[in-house]
Amino acid sequence: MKQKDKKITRRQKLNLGNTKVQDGDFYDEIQSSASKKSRRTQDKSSQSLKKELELVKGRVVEVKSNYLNIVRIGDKEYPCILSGRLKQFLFQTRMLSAVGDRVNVDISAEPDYRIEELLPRTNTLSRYTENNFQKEIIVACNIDYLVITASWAMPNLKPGLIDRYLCIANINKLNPIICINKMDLCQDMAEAEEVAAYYKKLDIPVIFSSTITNMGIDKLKSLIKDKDSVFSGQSGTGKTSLINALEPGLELAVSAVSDFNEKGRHTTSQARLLKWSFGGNLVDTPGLKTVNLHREQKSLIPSAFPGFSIYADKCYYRSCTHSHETDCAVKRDVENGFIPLQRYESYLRIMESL
Ligand SMILES: Nc1nc2c(ncn2[C@@H]2O[C@H](COP(=O)(O)OP(=O)(O)OP(=O)(O)O)[C@@H](O)[C@H]2O)c(=O)[nH]1
Ligand SMILES: [Mg+2]
Ligand SMILES: [Zn+2]
Repeated sequence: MKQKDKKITRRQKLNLGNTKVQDGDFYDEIQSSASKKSRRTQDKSSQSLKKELELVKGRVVEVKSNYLNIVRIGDKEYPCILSGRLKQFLFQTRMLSAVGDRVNVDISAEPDYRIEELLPRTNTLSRYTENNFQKEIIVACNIDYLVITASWAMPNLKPGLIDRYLCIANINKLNPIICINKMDLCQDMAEAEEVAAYYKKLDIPVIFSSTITNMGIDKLKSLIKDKDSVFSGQSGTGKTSLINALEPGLELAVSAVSDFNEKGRHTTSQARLLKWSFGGNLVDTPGLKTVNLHREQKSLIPSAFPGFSIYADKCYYRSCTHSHETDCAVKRDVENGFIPLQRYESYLRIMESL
């Protein structure tokens, strides 16, 4: 490395700030979980622990492979490898790093930065492969908002699909925002308000937007400002258009990744964490339009369906599925008009589909 370059990297290092070295307990934990491993690997891992680590906090912005991640440290992004010791630990728990992970990176051997620790996640957003195995793919983690993007027309609004996304948000512990886009195509605002009423009553934010008239864009921006969001929804509803309306500069980044995909050079759909200039992040998921439910999550739907959590101890049966049971509080509230019939039918459709 040239003298001049060295100086720059040293200065960068100084700028990184919030350096935090783990207390001994963390490493003890890894040591004990490694007890089943061969003597040789144990010796190796304890040797590597003896070295002086210089740990800084970072955030995984892209997972290139199980070994190589791109990590944002301060304002810059660096390729980082996962520490071998950490990898052994992670394979045991079958947990690998994901976009959005908060990590501690050892920068002592620069430029060979190494992820030494993955911090606990507040939530994960997963999708499942469409085949019978329904293998889990973590799209992102530590995300604040799932922006459920629908359109009033072209394609027509499908409240049943919104319900499905709301279940996904509940199960994954993400805050939902419903964005009903293409409102320039809506002739009757009262009709739109009627659809939104059920969700608004549940304190779920509903934003009516148009990327043509700019309706709702500022409101959406103020909600997701300084937070981390994932936009999800049916193809053609205007996710990319909304992202561009929120931040025109981001357009390049989004389309560049998509183009790359279309040429077929990049076969897996790779999520990326992009920074909004107004604060917070966007998880861009090129070629990955939607998240879905897992069959095994069926038992969670009776309480995860929007508005249904309050019925958990109102129904006669503890694990009431609100379908064939006799003494069911949900069915009673459908009958007395407290729950719209359309929402209840939508609930039954989701249950049937799983
Ligand atoms: N009338 C109207 N058209 C819109 C609006 N927003 C987007 N569109 C159009 O809808 C089409 C789809 O928009 P995209 O932003 O590509 O939709 P998307 O959700 O990103 O679609 P996928 O990437 O396929 O998932 C484009 O032709 C947009 O010009 C809107 O507010 N009003
Ligand atoms: Mg798009
Ligand atoms: Zn019930």
